[in-house]
Amino acid sequence: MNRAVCPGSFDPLHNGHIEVIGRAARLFDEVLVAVSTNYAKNYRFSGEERIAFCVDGLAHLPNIRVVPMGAGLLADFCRENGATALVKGLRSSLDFDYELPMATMNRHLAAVETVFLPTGTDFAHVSSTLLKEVAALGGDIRPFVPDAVLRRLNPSAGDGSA
Ligand code: COD
Repeated sequence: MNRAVCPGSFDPLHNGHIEVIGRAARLFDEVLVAVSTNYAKNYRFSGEERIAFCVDGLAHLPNIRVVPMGAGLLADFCRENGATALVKGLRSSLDFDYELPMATMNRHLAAVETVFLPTGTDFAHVSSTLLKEVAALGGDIRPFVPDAVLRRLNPSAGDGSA
């Protein structure tokens, strides 16, 4: 079985994540969506909430498993879970410059390959950080997040009828 890992903070999950994970699910037999629960980081949502967003938002993909990832190395997580590949979405050359050294390091640490998927143009400008800021200032984020996330970031628009 070819098993890949899509790691992330998912703080919160957005449609750019969902699109890339869906494409990974077509390339691999099984995809583990590894939700970082590194408590040293200052997340907006708890690990349980971020996992729940992923379980709910990815329920349409049958070969996906959402799993918590602790504070250790991603390379160790891949080895312990029998995954031979990481899948990352690339929004721009900035993402590439940031990701390339990590890809090389992860190959060194655990012989795990990183597969880069270019982001769909609809989501190239989307990040969890930007969506939290736009929502906090009253902007419309409905095109970019699943309903469960919208209800938490922008409760007044959460019934989908606004
Ligand atoms: N479109 C497509 N894909 C996207 C988009 C978008 N708009 N936004 C994000 N993505 C993809 C990217 O591939 C990204 O990697 C992934 O979704 C998750 O994004 P985030 O922002 O939720 O997650 P990050 O960047 O905070 O996740 C960081 C990791 C958990 C992957 C990282 O901290 C890590 O590897 N931690 C383990 C510690 C470790 O091993 N360190 C040594 C590395 S060599």
